[in-house]
Amino acid sequence: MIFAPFLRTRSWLAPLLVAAAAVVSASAAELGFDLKVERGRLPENMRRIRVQQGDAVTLRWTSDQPLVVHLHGYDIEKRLAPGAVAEMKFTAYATGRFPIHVHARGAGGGAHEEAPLVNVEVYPR
Ligand SMILES: [Cu+2]
Repeated sequence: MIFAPFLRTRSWLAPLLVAAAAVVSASAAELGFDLKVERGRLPENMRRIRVQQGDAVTLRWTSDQPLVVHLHGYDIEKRLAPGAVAEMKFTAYATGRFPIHVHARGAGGGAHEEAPLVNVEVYPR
C-alpha cells in the first residue's frame, strides 16, 4: 500500500525525511509513552522516543502548567492543562527525527526559542 506524502515539509527537515511512503507490516506495534512535564521540562530519560516505521504511537501528556506542545513533521499540536491527560496519536509513516517543541507557555512566549522537549525518532522497518 502506497501512502502519498502528507507532511508539510520544511527545508531544514527535508534531509531527515527518508521516505514518506511506508509499507505497514504485520509486525507494527502499538506503543504508548507517558510524558510528565514539570516546569516546562521532561526528565532526561524521557527526551528521546524511539519507534519503528508503521508503529501506532500514543503520547500521553501531563503537565504541571498550561502548555501548547507541537510535534513537527507530523504537525500535531496539543494543549496541556494541569490535572488532565492529553493524548497525541499518530501512525509513524514517515521516518526521521521529529522534535516536539513548546509553542506557548502560560500567558505567552514564542515558539522554538528553547531546545525541544523531546525528539521522536522513527526508524525504517
Ligand atoms: Cu513547533
